[in-house]
Amino acid sequence: SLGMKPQVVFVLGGPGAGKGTQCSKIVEAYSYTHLSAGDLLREERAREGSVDGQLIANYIKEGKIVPVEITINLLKKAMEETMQKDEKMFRFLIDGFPRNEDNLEGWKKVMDGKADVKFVLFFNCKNEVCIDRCLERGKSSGRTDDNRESLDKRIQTYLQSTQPIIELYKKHEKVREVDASRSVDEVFADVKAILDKEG
Ligand code: UP5
Ligand code: MG
Repeated sequence: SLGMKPQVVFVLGGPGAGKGTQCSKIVEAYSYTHLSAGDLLREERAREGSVDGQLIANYIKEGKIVPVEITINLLKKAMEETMQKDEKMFRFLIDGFPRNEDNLEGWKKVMDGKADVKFVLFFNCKNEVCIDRCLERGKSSGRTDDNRESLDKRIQTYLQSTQPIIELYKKHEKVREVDASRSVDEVFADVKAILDKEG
């Protein structure tokens, strides 16, 4: 069969806003596949024989955004693998991407016409709450960027590079915003309302 064109929801928000947590809950209740760009990059960093491993490690620790050629290849491959396994899995939550102009250009270059971006699910969370959550997680996460120094850089990158992307989608009325400073269940209640409405 021709299969379905991938239907994509971009999931954005600051570091620790709860993107991953909410995506896990969405996957339990709806027919979506969760692809975290950050998780894919961390996997690639750890993969034996990866030529990009060291570069990825440096970028993540510095809270900088990895060149899109690397990220888009990982995302595209993960989407293709998912749809090859089960052609009914054509709905994707792409978590933590696109984070800047370069990401958006790379997406368009590779995916225009190949996937539909339905909307952006935006987890709006105060910076202080984001930082506290990541520092708390840092006690056990083993993530190289869950420390004060990296977090300051991650927040800076978010404000400088990612917020303008969210603003761009807002102009096109493509942003569905949730107040993410509340409890996991309160946030998810709003997420459900959005997804039930969007279909
Ligand atoms: N938590 C979650 N929700 C909560 C709530 N409502 N109340 C209380 N606590 C809550 O949650 C973070 C922590 O908070 C957890 O301990 C959770 O239990 C708790 P999580 O769901 O993990 O939040 P999330 O938004 O996913 O945070 P994450 O740290 O993953 O966000 P980032 O955007 O910073 O990280 P990501 O993995 O996306 O990217 C990491 C790095 O990879 C980037 O800095 C960048 O260097 C690189 N990257 C790229 O270069 N390009 C990309 O496209 C993507 C990443
Ligand atoms: Mg995450």
